[in-house]
Amino acid sequence: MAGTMKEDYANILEADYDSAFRISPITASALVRPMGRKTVSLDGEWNFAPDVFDMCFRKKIFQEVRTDDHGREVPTDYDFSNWEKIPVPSCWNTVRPEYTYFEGTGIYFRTFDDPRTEQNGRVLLCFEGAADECRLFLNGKYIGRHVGGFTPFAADITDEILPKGNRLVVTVNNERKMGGVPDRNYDWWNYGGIFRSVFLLPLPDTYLKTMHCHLVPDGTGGNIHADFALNRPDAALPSLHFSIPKLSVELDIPIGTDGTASVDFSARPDLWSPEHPKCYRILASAGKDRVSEETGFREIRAEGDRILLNGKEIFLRGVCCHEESNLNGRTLSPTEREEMMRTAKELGCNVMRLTHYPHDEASVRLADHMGMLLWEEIPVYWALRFEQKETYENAENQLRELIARDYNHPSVILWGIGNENPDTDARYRFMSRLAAVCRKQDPTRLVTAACLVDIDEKRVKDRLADCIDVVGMNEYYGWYYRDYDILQEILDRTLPVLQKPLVISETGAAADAGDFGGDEDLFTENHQKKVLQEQIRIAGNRVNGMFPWILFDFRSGQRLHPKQGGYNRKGLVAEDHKTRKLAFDVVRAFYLQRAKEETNAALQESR
Ligand code: GCB
Repeated sequence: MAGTMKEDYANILEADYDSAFRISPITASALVRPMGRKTVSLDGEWNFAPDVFDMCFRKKIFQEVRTDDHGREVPTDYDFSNWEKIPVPSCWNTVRPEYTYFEGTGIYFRTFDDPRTEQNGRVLLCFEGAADECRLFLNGKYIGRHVGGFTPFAADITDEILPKGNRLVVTVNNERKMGGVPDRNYDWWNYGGIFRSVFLLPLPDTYLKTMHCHLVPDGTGGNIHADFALNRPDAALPSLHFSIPKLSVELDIPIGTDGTASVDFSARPDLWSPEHPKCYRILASAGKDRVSEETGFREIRAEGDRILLNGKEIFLRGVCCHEESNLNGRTLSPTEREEMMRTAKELGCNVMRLTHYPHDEASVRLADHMGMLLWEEIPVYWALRFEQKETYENAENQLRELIARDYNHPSVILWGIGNENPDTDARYRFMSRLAAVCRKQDPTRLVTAACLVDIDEKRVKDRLADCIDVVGMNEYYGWYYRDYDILQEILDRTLPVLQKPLVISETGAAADAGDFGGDEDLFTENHQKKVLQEQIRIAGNRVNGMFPWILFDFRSGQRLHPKQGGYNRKGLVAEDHKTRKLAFDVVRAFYLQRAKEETNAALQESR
């Protein structure tokens, strides 16, 4: 029993106090998405306390032992239901000024009832995102641990749930760790906590674990593939029903003895594109389970040095964007999310690079409907412990969770597996395995990464370029290197040998909004404008796309210059998400011109 002398000494002397809570990993293999089923939201006010000494693990306070062996009340150092309340979802950094810089463990607590009306079936406890390392405890028992701050996870709690008054304790830790993904060093704010939604998902005993549907990338635009997996083989379920009402598709598909099913059929969907973001509802039912999702049908392909969308060459008119608002940190409100995408549209973009970690699925849904292509990525950023097994497993798991979440979203065309990582042997092995995972999990999209430029040889020199479909190049000529001409040389030396699409995955310069001066005065809007003008002049018509860094100014603990004031100021728009800098119009004019050229070319072709 906790509370005895023996336990108290153990908690003081125990150096390895958390090893019992490193087991039972919650990974992509357990992930189940709601897919239109009824869920019970656990969003709202939760009790919260920072736990800088990890008392939850050291003293096992999740057990809530309040009496000794004789039934007498013992003192405790906590009282969950009387702790302060904070909103879930939210980043704790934005809840109170004292938590702005908090990096450590926070304990969350709430109660809930079993959502099932009949006492059979299963219940999953689902998180859309908790940064970074999360442990779940239900009714005094440890359930499991999830690592990775930006992807969804689900724990089957059927065996622990009580009909009423379940006591849920969740610890979330956002310390920057050596060996983590990302590691300790990165240029964005370390928001922590349960910053995306939490819900319960009641399911029948046999349910559809996955449903994938996509256009077969064979250039015809007329063949569709769908596949499904049950959570377990079930002889009582010989088939499932699948439909796409708007295409008049109704199919009974046999389920194999291993619980999987697949089908290929012909259909003529209107193809999805940024100009024509047509979505279709797909539905499936198997026994008592019914699911539905929205998808769209489009083909993305790299052929030689070109990127083809639905068979036509496309220039990626992009922009990078972090998921952040001044008010809400990473927990954007629906209005802020829409504003982000609308601003990118107004910039003339047809694609966004959602850096440097998976953003909320709500952004992906918006992109599907607003017609915005997406590059999504995992935080394999700068130097990781590429040689460590645990680091690799963490990265691969984040990738699998992201692909599982977004498989049916037509807007996503690129999986980004890394950003500016040093070209070592360990990193090459690590990243080529990730590329292979992408291809195996999802043969319908392209793999990319922001690669390295060799500044001495003046070319993109990165072995990773061999294993990806679209090569990204982050370069800051005009800013970190003041000389623009190097960019010209890099392109001259890279393009003839690469034989693959090359995009500028980042470029830009910092400007303090409202600060004006000469073209060469650092931190002025005029200098930023000049840098982007030069980038467009030199590279605009030689590469397959550009992703200026970045749409909005964003918070970063690395930016200590008074002009920065804790913000990376390379935004084309200030951190209020409203004030546009001079460079915004430069990029906009270029993108509108490119778009016009593409429309004219398409018109000519159709004549
Ligand atoms: C980069 C990084 C990005 C930084 C940016 C900068 O290359 O990929 O995360 O924020 O440069 O502003 O220096």
